[in-house]
Amino acid sequence: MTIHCDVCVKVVNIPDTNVSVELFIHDVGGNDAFQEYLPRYLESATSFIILYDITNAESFKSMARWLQLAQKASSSKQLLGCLVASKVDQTARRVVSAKQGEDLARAVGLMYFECSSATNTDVDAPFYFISSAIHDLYEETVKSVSRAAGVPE
Ligand SMILES: Nc1nc2c(ncn2[C@@H]2O[C@H](COP(=O)(O)OP(=O)(O)OP(=O)(O)O)[C@@H](O)[C@H]2O)c(=O)[nH]1
Ligand SMILES: [Mg+2]
Repeated sequence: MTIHCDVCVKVVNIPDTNVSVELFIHDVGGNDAFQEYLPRYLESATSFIILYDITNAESFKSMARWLQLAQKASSSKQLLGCLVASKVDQTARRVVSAKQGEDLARAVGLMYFECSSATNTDVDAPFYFISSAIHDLYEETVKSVSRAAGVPE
């Protein structure tokens, strides 16, 4: 369980490119006891990895509230980030299907990933995805600022 919020820095080398993105990560606890300070942790976020547990229907149900919180904290209408279904190693205990996860992600315009930290399966994919999206956004911003300043391309 995460108490309040863990902060860490992760350098992501995006595969098949020479691009590295340094992520400053706020990993916020999902427990209700730590919700009071959430808006403060989320307000500076540029992108979101929103994760639920496929063996826990309540965890999936709570996605509506987490998506709302992320949307409130986000500076743009379209959330930058992804929805992640965790514990996919627990096939016999699964109560939330891949289709339910994919449908929710599609409805809110997010990418969908599945992973298992127990078996170390696909745990990097969400980080590659958001790092690449952040890098694209950075490049676009640099281009538009350069254009506005009249710098030749
Ligand atoms: N089988 C399995 N267990 C997992 C997996 N990921 C986490 N767990 C277990 O689930 C429990 C909760 O994991 P945490 O990492 O504390 O969960 P969390 O999402 O960070 O929880 P909060 O920070 O409290 O929101 C621990 O006992 C983990 O060992 C997984 O992919 N597979
Ligand atoms: Mg945690």
